[in-house]
Amino acid sequence: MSAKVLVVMGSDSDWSVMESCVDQLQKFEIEAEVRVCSAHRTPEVAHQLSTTAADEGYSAIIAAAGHAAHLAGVMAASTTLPVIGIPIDSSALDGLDALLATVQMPPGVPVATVAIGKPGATNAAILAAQIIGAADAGMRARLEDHKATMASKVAQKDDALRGKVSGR
Ligand code: RP5
Repeated sequence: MSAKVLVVMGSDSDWSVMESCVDQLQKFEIEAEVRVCSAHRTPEVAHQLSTTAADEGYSAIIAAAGHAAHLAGVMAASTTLPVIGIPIDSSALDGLDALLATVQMPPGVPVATVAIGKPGATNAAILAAQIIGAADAGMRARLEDHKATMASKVAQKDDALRGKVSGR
């Protein structure tokens, strides 16, 4: 059975950022269940999803929200699964408010907070793969491929730029 991750976001308006997270999960062959639920607008749904996630077989929870972003922390309060929080840049403060609300958890309830917006959405998926990969050699192999691909793209860019600069 392939690993699966629960992906929650505070609003469907977060999807334009979160699509890259789900794409990245799929590249690692991780099944993603995607739900809209809000710490403030639908707290009972958030609580129900987090309390049942472990028994449902999820390996991790990814939670994305903007503004006063309490979703990741609320999910972390009611589960022993690792929770990865993505601050969404949907507010007048461009996600700085969401970053602080997500990262500044009190001792005892960690949220692994990634960068604001799309870079964080991609990294949340990679981090979930790395968590799963600790006990899954196939996942580690896919992560090795991912790193090798990144390195080869940088090498190509290095070659191209050096060629351009030396031809000036
Ligand atoms: C947050 O408020 C959501 O995560 C979203 O980033 C933001 C705006 O939500 P909508 O008003 O677009 O539904 O809770």
